[in-house]
Amino acid sequence: SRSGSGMHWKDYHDLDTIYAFMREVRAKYPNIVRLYTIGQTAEGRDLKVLRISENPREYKKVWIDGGIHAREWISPATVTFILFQLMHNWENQPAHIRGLTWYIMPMMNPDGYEYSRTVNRLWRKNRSGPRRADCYGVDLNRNFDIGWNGFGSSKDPCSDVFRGTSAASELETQAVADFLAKRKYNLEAYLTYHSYGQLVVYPWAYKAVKVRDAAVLQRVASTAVERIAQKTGSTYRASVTHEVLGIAGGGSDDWSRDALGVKYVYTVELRDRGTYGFVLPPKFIKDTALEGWTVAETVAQSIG
Ligand code: ING
Ligand code: ZN
Repeated sequence: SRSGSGMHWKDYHDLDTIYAFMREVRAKYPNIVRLYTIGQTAEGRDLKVLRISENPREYKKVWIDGGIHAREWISPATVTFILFQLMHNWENQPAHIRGLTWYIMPMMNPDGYEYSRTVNRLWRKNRSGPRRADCYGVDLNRNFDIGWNGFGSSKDPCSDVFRGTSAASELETQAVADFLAKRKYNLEAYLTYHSYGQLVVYPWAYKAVKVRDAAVLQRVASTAVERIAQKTGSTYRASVTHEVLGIAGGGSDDWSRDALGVKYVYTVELRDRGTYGFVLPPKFIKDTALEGWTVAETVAQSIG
């Protein structure tokens, strides 16, 4: 059944619908939900985060974000679905889910997303600038303050992986980094959703080294991948970021591990494996979102 915001997972939605859905969730559960505006974009759009918690002072924290890259529409669709999965039956959720504080940011790059919806479907970056001539935008997943000037990004403002003029030069990066730095105590997990490739990967991305507790991270990722196969039949792979995606500095996932000391850090590459790529038809949203939810569920269970 459709809600007042018009939210559903049969199609992709514009930013207004996504934000209306977030307000609707808050209105329905005012006692446990808070809605933060953590900053604004270059084009003046709000950056919004929901917190769901029965005990924000005590409970361990999980961060989930989506939409850092404009064209990866399945990412915000999945993160809003995760929000729906959490809330529509909150009272009956198991203790390992109700006993966490969830921070959920479905759209880290609203300017880029709206640009992808209306002008250029395959746009990736945000829309700041122009830094030179007609070249707009910074790759927000190359802009975080970790290995920022290293491999896998470009200093060319026209490049799709332009890292920005300095680490955390972008308003979106600053908003997320400042918000999280204030809440780093007890922050146990950082999940960021991208497409495509069907992967569950963990640090590091900026250097060809495994994190100290790679064995634990690999085990949890493998469990998530097995559950996905059972649920939807899709094949995902669990691995280390630099091994399957190459070395790239400035990623939000590496930053959360390095700057905040988060243990369970995962980048999830959702469907597909290249048939449709970024332009995943709406009929795949439901099952793909379920796969994203399965990763979040598995990580929540592992935190304990
Ligand atoms: N993938 C990620 C990207 O930003 C990644 C992979 C993750 C790179 C973490 C570096 C750090 O390129 C997509 N699909 O964007
Ligand atoms: Zn991406």
